[in-house]
Amino acid sequence: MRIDVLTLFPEMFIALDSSLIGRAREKALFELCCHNIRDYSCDKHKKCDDTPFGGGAGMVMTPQPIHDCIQAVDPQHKAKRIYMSPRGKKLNQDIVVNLSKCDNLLLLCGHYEGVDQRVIDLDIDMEISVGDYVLSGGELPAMTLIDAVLRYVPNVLGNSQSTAEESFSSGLLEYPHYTRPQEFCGLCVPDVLISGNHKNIDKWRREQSLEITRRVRADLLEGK
Ligand code: 4G0
Repeated sequence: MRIDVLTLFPEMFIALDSSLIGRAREKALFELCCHNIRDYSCDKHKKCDDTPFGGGAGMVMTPQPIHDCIQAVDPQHKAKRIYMSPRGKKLNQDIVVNLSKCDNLLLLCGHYEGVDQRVIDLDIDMEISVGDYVLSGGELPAMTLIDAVLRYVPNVLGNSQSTAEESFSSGLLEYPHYTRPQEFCGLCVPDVLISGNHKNIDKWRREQSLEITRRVRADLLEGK
Protein backbone atom coordinates (compact mmCIF):
# COMPACT_ATOMS: atom_id res chain seq x y z
CA MET A 1 0.00 0.00 0.00
CA ARG A 2 1.04 3.58 -0.70
CA ILE A 3 -0.45 6.48 1.29
CA ASP A 4 -0.01 10.11 0.23
CA VAL A 5 -0.87 12.80 2.76
CA LEU A 6 -1.51 16.43 1.78
CA THR A 7 -1.05 18.82 4.69
CA LEU A 8 0.27 22.23 5.76
CA PHE A 9 2.04 20.44 8.67
CA PRO A 10 3.93 17.40 7.32
CA GLU A 11 6.22 17.43 10.39
CA MET A 12 3.30 16.19 12.53
CA PHE A 13 3.50 12.79 10.86
CA ILE A 14 6.71 11.77 12.71
CA ALA A 15 4.18 10.34 15.18
CA LEU A 16 3.93 7.39 12.78
CA ASP A 17 7.66 6.64 13.03
CA SER A 18 7.25 4.81 16.35
CA SER A 19 6.04 1.41 17.38
CA LEU A 20 4.39 -1.09 15.05
CA ILE A 21 3.75 1.37 12.26
CA GLY A 22 7.34 2.63 12.31
CA ARG A 23 8.69 -0.90 12.08
CA ALA A 24 6.30 -1.73 9.22
CA ARG A 25 7.59 1.33 7.39
CA GLU A 26 11.22 0.28 7.90
CA LYS A 27 10.32 -3.16 6.54
CA ALA A 28 8.81 -1.37 3.47
CA LEU A 29 5.43 -3.04 4.08
CA PHE A 30 3.90 0.28 3.01
CA GLU A 31 4.94 3.72 1.77
CA LEU A 32 3.91 6.96 3.46
CA CYS A 33 4.58 10.18 1.52
CA CYS A 34 3.72 13.53 3.11
CA HIS A 35 3.39 16.56 0.84
CA ASN A 36 3.39 20.16 2.00
CA ILE A 37 0.48 21.92 0.30
CA ARG A 38 2.33 25.23 0.74
CA ASP A 39 5.00 24.07 -1.75
CA TYR A 40 2.31 24.18 -4.46
CA SER A 41 1.04 27.71 -3.80
CA CYS A 42 1.50 30.02 -6.79
CA ASP A 43 1.01 33.04 -4.52
CA LYS A 44 4.11 35.20 -4.08
CA HIS A 45 3.87 34.80 -0.31
CA LYS A 46 2.96 31.08 -0.56
CA LYS A 47 -0.44 31.92 0.94
CA CYS A 48 -2.82 28.95 1.25
CA ASP A 49 -5.87 30.45 2.97
CA ASP A 50 -8.26 33.38 2.58
CA THR A 51 -11.41 34.90 4.08
CA PRO A 52 -14.73 33.23 3.25
CA PHE A 53 -17.02 34.70 0.56
CA GLY A 54 -20.25 35.72 2.26
CA GLY A 55 -18.42 36.67 5.41
CA GLY A 56 -18.14 34.87 8.71
CA ALA A 57 -15.42 33.84 11.09
CA GLY A 58 -12.20 32.03 10.25
CA MET A 59 -10.25 31.29 7.11
CA VAL A 60 -10.75 28.84 4.26
CA MET A 61 -7.98 26.97 2.44
CA THR A 62 -7.74 28.16 -1.17
CA PRO A 63 -8.28 25.61 -3.96
CA GLN A 64 -5.24 26.26 -6.20
CA PRO A 65 -2.42 24.81 -4.03
CA ILE A 66 -4.53 21.77 -3.05
CA HIS A 67 -5.73 21.04 -6.59
CA ASP A 68 -2.20 21.35 -8.03
CA CYS A 69 -0.76 19.18 -5.26
CA ILE A 70 -3.35 16.45 -5.93
CA GLN A 71 -2.65 16.60 -9.69
CA ALA A 72 1.10 16.28 -9.03
CA VAL A 73 0.80 13.43 -6.52
CA ASP A 74 -1.98 11.37 -8.16
CA PRO A 75 -2.21 12.45 -11.82
CA GLN A 76 -3.97 9.24 -12.96
CA HIS A 77 -6.43 9.21 -10.05
CA LYS A 78 -5.17 5.79 -8.92
CA ALA A 79 -5.76 6.62 -5.27
CA LYS A 80 -8.93 6.63 -3.23
CA ARG A 81 -8.93 10.33 -2.34
CA ILE A 82 -10.22 11.06 1.14
CA TYR A 83 -10.87 14.39 2.84
CA MET A 84 -10.68 14.29 6.66
CA SER A 85 -13.66 16.35 7.77
CA PRO A 86 -16.07 16.55 10.70
CA ARG A 87 -18.95 16.28 8.21
CA GLY A 88 -17.63 13.06 6.66
CA LYS A 89 -18.90 9.51 7.10
CA LYS A 90 -18.07 8.32 10.60
CA LEU A 91 -15.09 5.94 10.55
CA ASN A 92 -15.76 2.40 11.73
CA GLN A 93 -14.02 -0.97 11.48
CA ASP A 94 -15.93 -1.95 8.29
CA ILE A 95 -14.64 1.16 6.49
CA VAL A 96 -11.14 0.49 7.87
CA VAL A 97 -11.08 -3.08 6.54
CA ASN A 98 -12.42 -1.89 3.19
CA LEU A 99 -9.79 0.85 2.82
CA SER A 100 -7.04 -1.63 3.75
CA LYS A 101 -7.75 -3.38 0.42
CA CYS A 102 -6.83 -0.24 -1.60
CA ASP A 103 -3.37 -0.05 -3.18
CA ASN A 104 -3.32 3.76 -3.01
CA LEU A 105 -4.86 6.20 -0.55
CA LEU A 106 -4.60 9.99 -0.66
CA LEU A 107 -5.55 11.83 2.52
CA LEU A 108 -6.28 15.58 2.43
CA CYS A 109 -5.93 17.38 5.76
CA GLY A 110 -7.72 20.71 6.12
CA HIS A 111 -7.09 23.48 8.61
CA TYR A 112 -9.04 26.54 9.79
CA GLU A 113 -12.65 26.16 8.59
CA GLY A 114 -11.67 23.57 6.00
CA VAL A 115 -11.05 23.77 2.25
CA ASP A 116 -12.89 25.54 -0.58
CA GLN A 117 -15.87 23.35 -1.59
CA ARG A 118 -14.74 23.25 -5.23
CA VAL A 119 -11.68 21.17 -4.41
CA ILE A 120 -13.98 18.63 -2.71
CA ASP A 121 -16.32 18.63 -5.74
CA LEU A 122 -13.47 18.33 -8.25
CA ASP A 123 -10.94 16.05 -6.62
CA ILE A 124 -12.26 14.14 -3.59
CA ASP A 125 -13.87 10.67 -3.58
CA MET A 126 -15.08 10.51 0.01
CA GLU A 127 -15.14 12.48 3.27
CA ILE A 128 -14.35 10.68 6.52
CA SER A 129 -14.76 11.85 10.12
CA VAL A 130 -13.14 10.13 13.10
CA GLY A 131 -15.92 11.32 15.44
CA ASP A 132 -18.36 14.08 16.25
CA TYR A 133 -15.92 16.74 17.41
CA VAL A 134 -13.86 19.48 15.75
CA LEU A 135 -10.06 19.57 15.83
CA SER A 136 -7.72 22.31 14.65
CA GLY A 137 -6.72 20.23 11.65
CA GLY A 138 -7.29 16.96 9.80
CA GLU A 139 -3.81 15.62 10.65
CA LEU A 140 -4.70 13.70 13.82
CA PRO A 141 -7.76 12.17 12.09
CA ALA A 142 -5.51 11.18 9.14
CA MET A 143 -3.00 9.52 11.49
CA THR A 144 -5.86 7.71 13.23
CA LEU A 145 -7.09 6.40 9.88
CA ILE A 146 -3.57 5.39 8.77
CA ASP A 147 -2.91 3.49 12.01
CA ALA A 148 -6.26 1.69 11.87
CA VAL A 149 -5.88 0.76 8.18
CA LEU A 150 -2.27 -0.42 8.38
CA ARG A 151 -3.12 -2.96 11.06
CA TYR A 152 -5.03 -4.81 8.31
CA VAL A 153 -2.21 -4.67 5.76
CA PRO A 154 -0.61 -8.14 5.63
CA ASN A 155 2.43 -8.63 7.92
CA VAL A 156 2.19 -5.21 9.62
CA LEU A 157 0.97 -6.81 12.85
CA GLY A 158 3.38 -9.50 14.02
CA ASN A 159 0.59 -12.02 14.55
CA SER A 160 -2.00 -12.15 11.75
CA GLN A 161 -4.49 -13.69 14.17
CA SER A 162 -4.56 -10.59 16.39
CA THR A 163 -6.78 -8.52 14.08
CA ALA A 164 -9.14 -11.45 13.47
CA GLU A 165 -9.59 -12.19 17.16
CA GLU A 166 -9.76 -8.72 18.59
CA SER A 167 -12.54 -6.34 19.49
CA PHE A 168 -14.99 -5.39 16.69
CA SER A 169 -14.06 -8.29 14.41
CA SER A 170 -16.54 -10.31 16.43
CA GLY A 171 -18.83 -7.30 16.77
CA LEU A 172 -18.29 -7.44 20.54
CA LEU A 173 -15.97 -5.62 22.92
CA GLU A 174 -12.97 -7.48 24.26
CA TYR A 175 -12.87 -9.60 27.37
CA PRO A 176 -10.42 -8.51 30.14
CA HIS A 177 -6.76 -9.43 29.69
CA TYR A 178 -4.29 -10.45 32.41
CA THR A 179 -0.56 -11.13 32.52
CA ARG A 180 2.03 -11.72 35.26
CA PRO A 181 2.10 -11.43 38.23
CA GLN A 182 -0.74 -13.69 39.36
CA GLU A 183 -1.43 -11.32 42.27
CA PHE A 184 -1.05 -7.54 42.03
CA CYS A 185 -1.97 -5.06 44.81
CA GLY A 186 -4.16 -7.75 46.32
CA LEU A 187 -6.03 -8.45 43.06
CA CYS A 188 -5.82 -11.98 41.62
CA VAL A 189 -6.08 -13.26 38.06
CA PRO A 190 -9.37 -15.20 37.60
CA ASP A 191 -8.77 -18.90 38.38
CA VAL A 192 -10.19 -20.12 35.07
CA LEU A 193 -7.33 -18.41 33.16
CA ILE A 194 -4.74 -20.39 35.15
CA SER A 195 -6.67 -23.68 34.93
CA GLY A 196 -5.24 -24.65 31.55
CA ASN A 197 -8.74 -25.79 30.50
CA HIS A 198 -9.12 -24.06 27.13
CA LYS A 199 -12.74 -24.97 26.66
CA ASN A 200 -13.58 -23.21 29.94
CA ILE A 201 -11.30 -20.29 29.08
CA ASP A 202 -13.03 -19.74 25.72
CA LYS A 203 -16.44 -19.93 27.40
CA TRP A 204 -15.42 -17.44 30.13
CA ARG A 205 -14.04 -15.00 27.54
CA ARG A 206 -17.21 -15.19 25.41
CA GLU A 207 -19.36 -14.53 28.48
CA GLN A 208 -17.17 -11.62 29.58
CA SER A 209 -17.30 -10.08 26.07
CA LEU A 210 -21.08 -10.29 26.00
CA GLU A 211 -21.45 -8.88 29.52
CA ILE A 212 -19.08 -5.94 28.94
CA THR A 213 -20.71 -5.14 25.60
CA ARG A 214 -24.18 -5.24 27.18
CA ARG A 215 -23.01 -2.94 29.98
CA VAL A 216 -21.19 -0.22 28.03
CA ARG A 217 -22.22 -0.58 24.35
CA ALA A 218 -25.63 -2.25 24.19
CA ASP A 219 -26.08 -0.68 20.72
CA LEU A 220 -23.52 -3.17 19.36
CA LEU A 221 -25.80 -6.06 20.33
CA GLU A 222 -28.77 -4.85 18.29
CA GLY A 223 -29.67 -7.36 15.58
CA LYS A 224 -27.61 -10.11 17.24
C1 4G0 B 1 -12.90 20.52 7.58
C2 4G0 B 1 -11.64 16.31 10.86
C3 4G0 B 1 -11.72 20.17 8.24
C4 4G0 B 1 -13.82 21.36 8.17
C5 4G0 B 1 -11.01 17.52 10.63
C6 4G0 B 1 -12.37 21.52 10.09
C7 4G0 B 1 -12.22 17.06 13.05
C8 4G0 B 1 -12.26 16.06 12.09
C9 4G0 B 1 -11.46 20.69 9.50
C10 4G0 B 1 -13.56 21.87 9.46
C11 4G0 B 1 -11.04 18.47 11.63
C12 4G0 B 1 -12.94 14.77 12.37
C13 4G0 B 1 -15.80 22.89 9.52
C14 4G0 B 1 -14.18 23.35 11.33
C15 4G0 B 1 -10.19 20.31 10.21
N1 4G0 B 1 -11.63 18.23 12.82
N2 4G0 B 1 -13.89 14.73 13.31
N3 4G0 B 1 -10.48 19.73 11.49
N4 4G0 B 1 -14.50 22.68 10.09
O1 4G0 B 1 -12.63 13.75 11.74
